[in-house]
Amino acid sequence: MSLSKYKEGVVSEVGGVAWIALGSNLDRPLFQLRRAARQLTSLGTLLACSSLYRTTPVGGPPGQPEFLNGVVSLRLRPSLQQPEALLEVLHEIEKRQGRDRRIRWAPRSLDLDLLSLDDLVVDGPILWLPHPRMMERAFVLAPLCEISSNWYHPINHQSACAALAELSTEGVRRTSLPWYPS
Ligand code: PH2
Ligand code: MG
Ligand code: MG
Repeated sequence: MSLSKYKEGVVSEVGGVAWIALGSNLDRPLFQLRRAARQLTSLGTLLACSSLYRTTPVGGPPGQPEFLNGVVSLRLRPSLQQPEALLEVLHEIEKRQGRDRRIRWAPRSLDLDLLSLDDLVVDGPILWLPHPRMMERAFVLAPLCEISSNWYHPINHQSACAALAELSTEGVRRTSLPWYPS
C-alpha cells in the first residue's frame, strides 16, 4: 500500500498488520518483555510471537548487558492503524516501563520498534517505515524470520529470512524462555 492511500485514510480496509520488535537490557529484561507483550495484546489481535533471543549488544556504550529481543505481529484495532497513533501508544508503553530516552542507544528497560505496518513506506521526519535499520540487524531479523514466512520488505521485496542469510548470527541465541510465566 502506498503512502497516498494511507493519506486517503483507507488503512483499516487493507489490513492493519503491524510487526513490532521488543528489546530490553535493563531492569529484569524478561519481566519487561512479558509486561510489554501483555500491553501489546490490548492493541488488537496477536497474530504471532517469536521466541525470545539473548543477544549481544550492537553499538551503544561498551560493557552494557546483553539484550533479550523478540518480535510480535498484531492486527491492530482500527483506531491504531494510523502509524502516528500507534507510535504514540508504543512510546507510552515504553515510558510506563521506565524508558529513559536521554542517551541514544544507552541500556534500556524497554524498546518497542515499529518495524512495519502493512506495506506502508513513510520517510520521516518523525516516523520511518519500514524501520530504517531493521534489514542490517540480526537481533531483529532472526526472530522476524522465525514467524514471518509472508513478510517482505515493501521497497526491495526481500524477505526477512533472505536478509538474515546475508548476516552473521553470532551473538543471537534463541532461548526457550516462555513469554508468559506458567
Ligand atoms: N537495540 C539497539 C542497539 N543495539 N543490540 C541488541 N542486541 N539488541 C537491541 O535491541 C539493540 C541493540 C537500538 O535500539
Ligand atoms: Mg531499537
Ligand atoms: Mg526504539
